[in-house]
Amino acid sequence: MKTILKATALLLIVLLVSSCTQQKRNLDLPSIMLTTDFLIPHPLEVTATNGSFPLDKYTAITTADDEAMKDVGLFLAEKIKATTNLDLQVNPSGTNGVETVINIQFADDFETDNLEAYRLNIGKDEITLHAASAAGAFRGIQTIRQLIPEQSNNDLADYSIWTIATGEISDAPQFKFRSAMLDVARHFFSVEDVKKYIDVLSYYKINNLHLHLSDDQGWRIEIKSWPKLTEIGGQTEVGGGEGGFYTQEQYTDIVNYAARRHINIIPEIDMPGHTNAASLSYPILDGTGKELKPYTGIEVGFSTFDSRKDTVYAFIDDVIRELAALTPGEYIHIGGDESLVTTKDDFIYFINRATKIVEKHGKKMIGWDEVVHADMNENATVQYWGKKENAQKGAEKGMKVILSPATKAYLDMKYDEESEYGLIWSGYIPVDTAYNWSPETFADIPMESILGIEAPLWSETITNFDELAYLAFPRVIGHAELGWTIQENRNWDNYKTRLANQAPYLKREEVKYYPSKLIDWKE
Ligand code: TNX
Repeated sequence: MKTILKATALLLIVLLVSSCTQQKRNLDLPSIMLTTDFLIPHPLEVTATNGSFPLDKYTAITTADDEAMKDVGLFLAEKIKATTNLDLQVNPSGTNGVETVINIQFADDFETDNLEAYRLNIGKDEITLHAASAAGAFRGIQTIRQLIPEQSNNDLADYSIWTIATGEISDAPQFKFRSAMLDVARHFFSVEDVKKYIDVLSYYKINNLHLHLSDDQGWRIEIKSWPKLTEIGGQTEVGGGEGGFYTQEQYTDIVNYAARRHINIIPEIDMPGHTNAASLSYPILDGTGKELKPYTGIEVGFSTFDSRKDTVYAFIDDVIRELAALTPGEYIHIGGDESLVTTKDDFIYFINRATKIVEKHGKKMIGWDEVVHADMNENATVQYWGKKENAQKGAEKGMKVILSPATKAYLDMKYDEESEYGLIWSGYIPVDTAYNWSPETFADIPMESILGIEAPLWSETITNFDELAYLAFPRVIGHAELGWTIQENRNWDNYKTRLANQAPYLKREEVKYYPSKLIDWKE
């Protein structure tokens, strides 16, 4: 089957290219050097051949005959349209007027089973993108987008040409899990805000977004079998604002939007602590015995479910069943952090039962690092945020580890004394500190145990997209590189220049990043 696809694709290219030769334009293209100056994450291997490919109104996009690949082609065309106003045809039926092509195809000759691997061959009249999967092709088109210059050259012809340097880029991620987390519980963020975040994350090859959907201050996802969760628990947030929640339809809209960008959504219901909003909605769940009140402050650690009550597990079973049905991805996060008023025995008992419920609904459990004290095995993943010993203990139990050390990866920490938003409990995290660490060695655990890295953005101090952008950008861009790029290709001085060059893109996307003075931002 693949051979037939390949043969058809090849025929199409031959037709396209031969039509080029018939009516070849006499373009005198400059020779330009392929560099990584605009690329984040830094790719694995780059070879320059010092020519140029003209992207202009005579360029078309062709793809393998496969729905997901066609959609990658359409996505690229949409993004090129948005920045250059060019209307590139995707898989045109005729070859009329086509002189150069961006051709997106499968290849099975990649050395590893790394599905996000891709290879770009940029020639003078064809850019070929070979990928191990549609996800790999999607990562590859981000590289193409980053290679398109901001300015067109208008002196080469009587129309605009964006010249792309020729050469080859071979690329694949170091970690298969590269994630960001958004806390929509402390302050609620609209579907539009989440989509905008997803869009920019996908430009930097992030492949997971973890949504922290419940906490003491609010419950943010409609659960049809327990409607008061959103009727009562969804109506509050930090500071006394009106809160909000996603209907299941809206949540699915987010999941699908992310899926088109090859980003998986990981839902988190934080338990047994961080559950004031749930217990306020259904007091039978409460294990504190104290009077339940809406909570709009930012303290942690005062709430807990009653871990010895069967109703609590019937509730969790319903919640996880509904959530699993909305979740195409393999993971569900059950929290487990800072359950300071749950006894150790109760905590272990609770995590064991909640983990089994996640597995019963066909998903894999992720928990914050405290969960390693329960009966964990290789099916479960620990997210290291506070205690290195917990990450190590998890790895010893065969768990996979996600690295989110609060001193490096937390996007909600202030950059410096001047920062308008953010907390400082784990210290200031300027842009260089956020970048200058090695996920490979940070927790002293074997590389085989590391699933990848995640940058969490807790929302106690932020209420809208601009404030989110202030804390997340530019630091999350560095985390995207830490997840993708091997250590020998990472270097702060070199990264600093590449980051400075992101300014026009971020401006175009209306991302009001923190203009750190450590970076010589490009105008
Ligand atoms: C710790 S990190 C928390 C969150 C807070 C965050 C603020 C973790 C698993 N728990 O509840 O929002 O600090 O930085």
